Amino acid sequence: MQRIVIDPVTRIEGHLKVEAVVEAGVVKEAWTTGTLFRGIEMILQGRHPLDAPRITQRICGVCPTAHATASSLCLDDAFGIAEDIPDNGCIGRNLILGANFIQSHVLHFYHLALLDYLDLTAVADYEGQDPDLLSIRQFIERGELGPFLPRLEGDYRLSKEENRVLAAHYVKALTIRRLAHEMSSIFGGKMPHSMGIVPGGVTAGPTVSKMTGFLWKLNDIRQFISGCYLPDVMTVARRYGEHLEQGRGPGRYLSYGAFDGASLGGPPTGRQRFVPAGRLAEDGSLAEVDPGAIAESVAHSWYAEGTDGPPAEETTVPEPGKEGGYSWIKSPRYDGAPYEVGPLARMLVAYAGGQEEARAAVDGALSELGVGMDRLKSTLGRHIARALECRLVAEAMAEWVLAFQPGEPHCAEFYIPEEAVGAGMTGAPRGALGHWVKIEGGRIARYQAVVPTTWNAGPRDAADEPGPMEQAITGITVRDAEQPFEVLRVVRSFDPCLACSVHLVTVRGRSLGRFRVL
Ligand code: NFE
Ligand code: MG
Repeated sequence: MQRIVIDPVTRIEGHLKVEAVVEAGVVKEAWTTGTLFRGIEMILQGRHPLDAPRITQRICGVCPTAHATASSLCLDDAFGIAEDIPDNGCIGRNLILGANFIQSHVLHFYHLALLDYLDLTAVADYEGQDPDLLSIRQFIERGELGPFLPRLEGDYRLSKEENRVLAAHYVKALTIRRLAHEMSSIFGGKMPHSMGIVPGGVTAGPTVSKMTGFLWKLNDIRQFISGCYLPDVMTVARRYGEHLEQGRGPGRYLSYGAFDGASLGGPPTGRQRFVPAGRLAEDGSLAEVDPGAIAESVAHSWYAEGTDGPPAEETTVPEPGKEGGYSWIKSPRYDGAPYEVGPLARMLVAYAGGQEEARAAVDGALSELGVGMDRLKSTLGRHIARALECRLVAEAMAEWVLAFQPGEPHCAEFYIPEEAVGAGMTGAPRGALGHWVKIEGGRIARYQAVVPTTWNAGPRDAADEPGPMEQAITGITVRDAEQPFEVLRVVRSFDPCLACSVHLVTVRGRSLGRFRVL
């Protein structure tokens, strides 16, 4: 028996420790630990409700627009204006969030995950004129290997030419991400931490010059997604085929949907979304999502017993060193069961629901690889689903931006109630994101977030059932425990963001102070 401990896992956002017990080359058990306590939302307690979309974005610099979206939907609900958001408001939110989806998905494949598969040493003796490859060669010559090390050794399978093509795209992807950030800032004011998404809609309406500027950048990005991102993912999938066969997880998938319906030509309601909501049970049956079935467990988290429950009711009381605890992440459950969230979950839900674009995209990719649908539920399946979703969203955005109507309203009027509760749910790049608020005396009395990586990387629950990422690691083969490529490939396929997962919301009746808890 060997015990693999990876702490910290690099090339992800935030602080994650992974442990795995390996017997005869197979992982028998795994534990994922969020090692950092943050406490950001404690600041929300007692604050003005309109502070929530601004402060909750500070949970994360990668997916702030998703937090702004969930928070604004949550306040729309609390203010009673969820059905009043003007079309321009929905479209503006969708474009700011969509640009961030693209930025995040490109970031994940090229800059966070690809170096598990790509051998950059293939560029060391490059003698051509491609400026992107020359820039990498110059990094290597200067000995500035910071972005590329540490790395494991012994399982890089791309040909020299493939390595060079993907390495050039690694550099190009930086420009694409900058373009995506610029797109978010056209309608959101700035990035990260947009000012544009607010309760009622967005802060600024469209102009023709903003729309054309947005579309111009989007078209460059669309070319990159179709010409580089998708083919590169397929290259990796062809060379590392066994990762299409393992890393499956709990086999249950949850999507809240994303991108409200105004841009689709329908009424602006959260129930009609471009990316559909739904959940898939283990037997593959598709069902609706009932937010009332969501609850968090703290059985193995460093929070006091009795503080668990549905997000609208639970409390958050840190208890470092609690017996049986091994993570600062809580364990969200749906009807008591762990569910995987993320682009794979969303593509599977859309596919099961018969969405034409999703079916065509998935069928096309799988037939290109010559494999069946079950292979998508795997380590590399997560990458394929993410790339396909990226293309679908980018293509749709080109239509959404043209549906803007300059001069028409972009924000609903509202007043802030003295007493109210609200919930807001959206898809974030990494999966299902929900915010819950309770307002008392016109101020925030309670605020809770249940975040994508909380779903995926949470620890065991009260029934000792492991979380989705723990289940995905369990059962995989590990060729060399000293070079545990396979474990890291599974972990990174979820695109974990630990900064998000341990956001930590307090809902107690008194303030714990801003930075005092530990
Ligand atoms: Ni910090 Fe996030 C996304 C959210 S993941 S990246 O996507 O919400 O937990
Ligand atoms: Mg929470």
